This record gives sequence, structure tokens and C-alpha cells, in this order.
Amino acid sequence: MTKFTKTGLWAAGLCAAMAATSAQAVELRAWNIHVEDYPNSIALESFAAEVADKTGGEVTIKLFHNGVLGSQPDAIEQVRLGALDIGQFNLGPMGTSIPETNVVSLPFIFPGIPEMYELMDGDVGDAISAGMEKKGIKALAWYDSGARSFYNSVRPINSPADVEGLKLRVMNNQLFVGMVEALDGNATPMAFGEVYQSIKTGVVDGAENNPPSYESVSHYEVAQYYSLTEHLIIPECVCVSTRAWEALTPEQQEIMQTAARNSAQEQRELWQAREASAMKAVEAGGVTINKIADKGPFQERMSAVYDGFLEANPDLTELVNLIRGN
Ligand code: BDP
Repeated sequence: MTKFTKTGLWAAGLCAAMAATSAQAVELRAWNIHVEDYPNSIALESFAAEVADKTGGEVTIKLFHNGVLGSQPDAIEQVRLGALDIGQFNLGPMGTSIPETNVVSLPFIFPGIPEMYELMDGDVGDAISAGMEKKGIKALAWYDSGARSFYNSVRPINSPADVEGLKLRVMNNQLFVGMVEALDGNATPMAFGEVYQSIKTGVVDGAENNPPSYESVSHYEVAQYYSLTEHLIIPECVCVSTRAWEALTPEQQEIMQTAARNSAQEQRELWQAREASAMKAVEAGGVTINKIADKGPFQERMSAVYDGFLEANPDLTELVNLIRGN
């Protein structure tokens, strides 16, 4: 047998082996930072169940809750590289590697949650996912993450002056550092899983988050002033590594896409209920909650973040304007 024919036979054998593998079951690993009873986790369970069911078990998703697969910034990189298949990510920490996602990390960019839904389910969401796809991550659907507000163990925040000197944890993104510094606070980027202990031991005075996260990981126990600044509305995604995505058949992709959208529908409903119950739970847990009568002074001070951002990213001006409706 000539060398050429041998190679040909070997190649044919390899093709047959590959065809056999593609019909085999694929198990995708999914990263999730939240506790099992969190709206996002429940919706992810539905997503996984639908995918397994509709693909007849050919594609299954193994969910890892509670951030056991590592911190969010690391997990984002792993999904980008294809080392992890799926992630339920907040777009905040994605900004360091995907500039388009940063537009939703600008303070007070969305006037409210209904506007966020509308824009993310339309042109703005499409523009952001196009940026993500170039960097190896495909957004299948958008989850709600409400509005983030400051909490701390020292005093209620009613005006920017109350933030002066407070040490506040932020998610990993320089925009959030700038945002706290614009109020003369000290910002510390830190992994979510380290925040409780850091507040408890006084490494930081507080942080900022939505009510369900403030409650679900007990930050309210150690930072009992919750001030409703609602300065960030950052949507989240069910994201898949483009590497894992491209290995699926078109039918499997279709099933996964639909299942992710259905899960987002469920997540958004669960979210509303959990926000209300979290507020009640923290209040019952001794938290002093204060509304901000006038958010204007916070918006004015934080507008410094926009100046720096647009100067560094002039090509994103159009997207920012699209969200702000001007
Ligand atoms: C929560 C987000 C989660 C973030 C966390 C944080 O759902 O993805 O990791 O905030 O502050 O609201 O790190």
C-alpha cells in the first residue's frame, strides 16, 4: 500500500470517527455565581431542562451554581477561550475585554427597567452582542439585574457628600472605580465571593448591588444602611462560548436559542417577585433603607465617568446616544 493510500484510509477512518462523535451526547459546563434559589439559577435550571428535553439528551448542560468554578472575571475569560462553555454573566465585569458591553455600565444610562428591556431586546442588545461575538462570546438572552444601590456599615447616603471617604467594593471594571471616585469615595474592585468577609472585617465599609444580591449572600447582615441611589442598571446574559456554539448542529443551536429566551422570560418574572421579597427580608433583618429624594446631584457628579469614557471610546458615542435617546 502506498503512503498516499494509507493516509487516505486513515483520513476516512478519522472522518467516520468524527461523524460518530458528533452524534454522541455533548455535555456543556455552565458557570453561575448565584445561590440555587436565586431567580437566575432557577431560570438556568429551566434552560438546561429544555435543552436536554428538546435535543433528546444529545445536549445536556451541567450547571455549577455558587461561583464554584471561580470568580466572574476569570469565568468570562474562560468562556471567551472556550475552556468553559456557558456563563450567566453580568455585563459589568465584561467591559475590560469587550468595550461595547461598557455602555451599560455607565451610571444612570437607562432611565428605568422597562426602557432597559426594550433597548436590550432591540438594536442596543444587537450592537452589544455583535461586540461580544467578535471576542468569543455569544449572548443568547438577556436577564434582568434590577438597579444597583450603595450599602455600607457607617451611615445612610442621602447626597454625594455622604460617600466621601467610604471604602466601597465595586465589580472589576475601572468605570466603577471612576464612578465611586467621582463621589470622593475609595473604590476597591473585588470578587463577589470576598465581599461579605471584607465588610465584616472592615477591609471595606460597603459595596453596591441590587436587593436580591444584597440579601442572598447576606451582605445586609454586615452593612445595614441601604441607600436607594439606583445608579447602575446593568443587564445580564446567558452566554455561550462561540467555540461550543459552533460545534452544535443548526437544530441544536435553534433549540438552545429558544430555551435561553424562554428562560429569560421566566427570570424576568421571578426577578420582580424576588426584588420585593428581598427588600422585605432585609428590612426584617434590621436594615435601614432610605430613598434618595433627588438623584440629580449623583447624576451630575457621576457624569465625569461619561466624559472619560467617550474620550477613550469615541466610536461608542453613537451607541451611548442610542440608549439615551439623543
Ligand atoms: C450581582 C450579579 C453578579 C455579580 C455581582 C457582583 O448578578 O453577576 O457578580 O452582582 O456584584 O448582582 O459581583
